[in-house]
Amino acid sequence: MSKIIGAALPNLPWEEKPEGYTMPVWRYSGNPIIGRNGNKVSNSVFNSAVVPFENGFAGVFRCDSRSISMDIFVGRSKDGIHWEIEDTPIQFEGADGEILNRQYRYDPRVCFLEDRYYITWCNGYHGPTIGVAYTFDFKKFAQLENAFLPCNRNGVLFPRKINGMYMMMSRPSDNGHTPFGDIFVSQSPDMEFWGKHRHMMSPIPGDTSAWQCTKVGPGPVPIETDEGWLMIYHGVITTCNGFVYRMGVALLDKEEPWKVLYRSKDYILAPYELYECVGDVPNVVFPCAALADADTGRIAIYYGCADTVTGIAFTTADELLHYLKEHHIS
Ligand code: BMA
Repeated sequence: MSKIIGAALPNLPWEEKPEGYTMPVWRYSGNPIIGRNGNKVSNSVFNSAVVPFENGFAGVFRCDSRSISMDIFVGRSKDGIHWEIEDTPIQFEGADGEILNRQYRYDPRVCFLEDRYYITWCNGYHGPTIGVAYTFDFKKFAQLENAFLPCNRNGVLFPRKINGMYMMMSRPSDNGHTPFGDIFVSQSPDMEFWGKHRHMMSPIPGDTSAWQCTKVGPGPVPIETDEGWLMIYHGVITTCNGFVYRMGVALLDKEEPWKVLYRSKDYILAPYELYECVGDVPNVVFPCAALADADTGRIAIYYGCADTVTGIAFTTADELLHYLKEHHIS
């Protein structure tokens, strides 16, 4: 059995795999767990991130308003399934008003690292870039410098320093809906200056693995295992009706995580269910967080469904690694 390296999480939301189910990732039977009206102002709640916190869970949620502006909000939950999301967006504090000035914020990730929770998100600053902040208590949030120049999206931290450096994945983009995109890993000694950019993976052109032929982007904070980092990502194809977003998985080298050991040829989750296929943006499953229990190997993935509501799906480190080794790109 492969081993997750990290903390035990006995209260992780969980359901067993349905009998006869053949895919490595299965949905929570109560999906979606958060509807459009997750707080008083929301048009939609999706692409959001959760972590274990105190005796339960906390998270940062993307709630688009009914004027369709994008911002991020704190949520709290006892069981990881029922969430209370605040009605006013996070107010950041920080040294530089230029950086604090809000244009838009979306697609947050939350990463517990050393002694605090770091938030990264797509932050409008003359185009989308990666905003970075930290909190200890989900009440006060200190915003740091944006990590990169625009245009960039999907900034995802690794949960510990590797070889003495903080590491972050990101996906350079354009100012619009970006019909291209590769994942890179950047390194920082201090969470402010990012460099040593290394290419990790590109879309796969042609017919080999067409669900990921247009662009790819990192999803949840990677999960450390004894075999390497498990990295769940989204892959996109361009169809006659627009983009379709599916989920894939890769195993990354422990010490040089831009080196991909295995990458899924077949997707692990795709929009099949009505709430994933019908909504403000049809045919999107978009993972932004994963809870993992080191004792059992269980994983709960939180994902946005059709840019409208939020769902959970379950898997285990063994399921993902087994599937990867059977269905990888050679
Ligand atoms: C991306 C982002 C995501 C969204 C996805 C599908 O560019 O805007 O937030 O889920 O498109 O619409």
